[in-house]
Amino acid sequence: MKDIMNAPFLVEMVRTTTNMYAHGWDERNGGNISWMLDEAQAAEYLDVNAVIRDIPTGFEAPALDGKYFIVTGTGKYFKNVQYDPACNLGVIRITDEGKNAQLLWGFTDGGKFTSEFPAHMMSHAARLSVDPANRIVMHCHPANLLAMTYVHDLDSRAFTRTLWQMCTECVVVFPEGVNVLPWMLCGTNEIGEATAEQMKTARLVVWSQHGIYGAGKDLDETFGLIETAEKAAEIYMKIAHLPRVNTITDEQLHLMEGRFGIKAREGWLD
Ligand code: 2HA
Ligand code: ZN
Repeated sequence: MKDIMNAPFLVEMVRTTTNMYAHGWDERNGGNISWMLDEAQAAEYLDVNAVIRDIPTGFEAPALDGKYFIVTGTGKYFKNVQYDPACNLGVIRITDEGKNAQLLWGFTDGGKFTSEFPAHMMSHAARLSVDPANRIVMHCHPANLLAMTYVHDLDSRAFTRTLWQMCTECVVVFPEGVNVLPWMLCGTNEIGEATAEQMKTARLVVWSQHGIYGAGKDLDETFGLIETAEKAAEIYMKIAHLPRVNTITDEQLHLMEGRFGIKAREGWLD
């Protein structure tokens, strides 16, 4: 058995949580990440038959039965993951139609997965149904995206169009746009179901006055999506109170589609 401290999935989780904290996206216990692992990938570093304890999930997700995840812990600080990965992270296997999680490694202080576990697991199932390569769900609280939800129309098309207009390459990075949810109570199955529904049409889902969810095939892609949307929101918050003299037009965004071989969400450009 190889040392799990050298497992690429563990090393990358430590680096990413540390980096997200450094970006100011994960104050205190804010934010959470889940990464679906292959059984073979997990089995190189831990005994997949040695279940430490069972943790009920409180929801059903039959599509995820038998799937493995490394996930951040509830109440844990991204700031601290690098100093004690085994306490702040856990590896689990989903069983019983999603109703149970078997702890295989981590959460050494008796802890459990993030309070946003329903939103994560339901989002994984939703993304996998449209993109079998999806592995990551990531949630955090970037300041400018959050700020934007206080002053901008929350209609997903209008919100996306503004982001696309803020940096030339946004439309290339997230051509499907971002979907925006109104304020909802976090940590519940309801916000999980609503997020998962929005995840069927976009890899980015904004939680108004709270934060953002991203999904992707790896940590780099998912981090990059959030980073790009947050940069665009930052530009918006710098200019929203000033007269707009110039902008990126829909015609120019169509030129970007041709140049980069992407297609903006149907009907979201004029
Ligand atoms: O607890 O960000 O939404 C971490 C969170 C909850
Ligand atoms: Zn949050």
